[in-house]
Amino acid sequence: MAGTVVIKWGGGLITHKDKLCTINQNVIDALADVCKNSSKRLVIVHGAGSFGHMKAKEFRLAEGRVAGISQDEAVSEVRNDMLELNQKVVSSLQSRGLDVQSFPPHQWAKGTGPNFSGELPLHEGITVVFGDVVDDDSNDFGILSGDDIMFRYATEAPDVERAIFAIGGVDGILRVPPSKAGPDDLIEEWNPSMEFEGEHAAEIDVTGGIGLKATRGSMIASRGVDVILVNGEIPQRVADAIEGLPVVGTRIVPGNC
Ligand code: IP8
Repeated sequence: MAGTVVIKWGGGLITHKDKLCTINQNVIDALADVCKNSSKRLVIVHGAGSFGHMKAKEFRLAEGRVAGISQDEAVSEVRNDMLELNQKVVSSLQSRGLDVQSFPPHQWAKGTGPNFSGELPLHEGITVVFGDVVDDDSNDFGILSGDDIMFRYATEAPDVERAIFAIGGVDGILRVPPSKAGPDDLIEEWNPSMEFEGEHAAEIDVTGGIGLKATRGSMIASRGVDVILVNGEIPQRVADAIEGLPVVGTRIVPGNC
């Protein structure tokens, strides 16, 4: 049986991040084509982009229950928005004849961060999960990032060959913010002792942006799984990364400690 590849479709890649609940259908369809042509067993973890972060930010959902703010409606709205985005992802894969099953995390995961609890669901065909608003024992609810879910699948699913973070707008981790970067600023191999100045849209994002991907990526690498971050807008790079071929991007390696 083919090995497993765990891949994140970044929220900023599959949605237009600055306009509430707008999808980037072309990118989703191109990524679905890549999956169709792959020989691997795939676990897809998708991010939230404009279907999650904006409303979660407005209602401070990442902080859990905050006294004086009525958040319950926002919790169910963001869950529903994420289901809507997930449906677009699943439909695009299914319309290519792929056997897909999606498992919304708020139905099986509890708690936030890499040590969230809940048994990781797996489907024989393509498994799809995503960043979500989940229940939390101490804070009532919280935001579970797809990057934390990546860490768990990449280190706990059987026969994982590699983990891939496909992101929007950049070729990998850059030495300087993307707006100032030239072709030489791509970091081809990154470890946690290296600094970089990623642009983190903290005013939009409720999770950790590229910094969280880099940190979780290096935690995955320290368990012996290859990790690469690639530009998801270039489908051939994603396809090559899945197959383990050399590709433009940033290989993430463990730190020294
Ligand atoms: O985009 C965030 O998931 P991420 C989930 O994978 C929500 O960090 C609902 C904002």
